[in-house]
Amino acid sequence: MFIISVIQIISFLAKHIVSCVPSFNFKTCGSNLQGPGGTFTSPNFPFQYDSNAQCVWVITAINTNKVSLTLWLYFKNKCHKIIIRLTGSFVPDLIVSMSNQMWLHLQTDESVGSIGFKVNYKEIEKESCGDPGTPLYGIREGDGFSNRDVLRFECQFGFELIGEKSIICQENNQWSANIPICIFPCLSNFTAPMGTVLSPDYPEGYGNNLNCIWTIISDPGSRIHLSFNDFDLESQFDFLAVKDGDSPDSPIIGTFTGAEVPSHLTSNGHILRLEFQADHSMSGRGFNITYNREYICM
Ligand SMILES: [Ca+2]
Repeated sequence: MFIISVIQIISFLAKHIVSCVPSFNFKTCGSNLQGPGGTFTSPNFPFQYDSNAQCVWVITAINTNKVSLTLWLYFKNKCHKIIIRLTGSFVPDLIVSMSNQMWLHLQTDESVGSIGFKVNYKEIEKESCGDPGTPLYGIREGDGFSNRDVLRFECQFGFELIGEKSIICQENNQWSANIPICIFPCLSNFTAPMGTVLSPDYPEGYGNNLNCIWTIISDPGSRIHLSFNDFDLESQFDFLAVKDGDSPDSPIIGTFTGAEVPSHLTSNGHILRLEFQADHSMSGRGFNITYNREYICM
């Protein structure tokens, strides 16, 4: 029997995958699983997985001649001690096997682990790429997931599409690209002599898919002083960049992420540009920044 399997990796997984050099003296774990669907996790999930572990899960479809897997992974360490063998040159939303079996291989090294992953899987139609979902704040046109089917995407009003507007189910049962994301651009100019810049919904958490640009404009001949009263962003994935000028190409004074409150800073010119980007998952409290102008004594 010819059976297809799929792994869906929710999009925030991709950014966390890092391969690390394995070591020896491995413990073994993993199991054999069967369709039509199910769930499994890395050892100890949602707590830290073991160091020096080698796990292999083998999933075999039974009822139909198709299988899909939905994979949810959670990693927070800088180096995740994970090697997952995936087909293709990019980490896709969905992975479809070409046979009735799929293998997942977890290899960890001797250092402290992360919380690991949770996997859902299910059987799907043969010669299908599986349902890749619809972007948050997006609209999908098309509902066929078979070879050569095309899905087209748009974003809801006010949102900006990042990625491919259409994807096709290829002969190898993989979509040609990940689904796009829809981001909400927030833009404003500050011209008052002093004021406060808050991240969206501060301090309740700024949410996902943001690309905010605030420009602070002072009098020519003056400079702008920033004081960070509070700062809490998802480390490494959400950023605030402060630029000395009003253009995207202006020199960067600083780029900030994580929960460490930056020290105060002052522009060289009379315009400051603050660019805030939040990715598609996880949020922090945000930031509270006050600004005022300083006149240069000649
Ligand atoms: Ca985020």
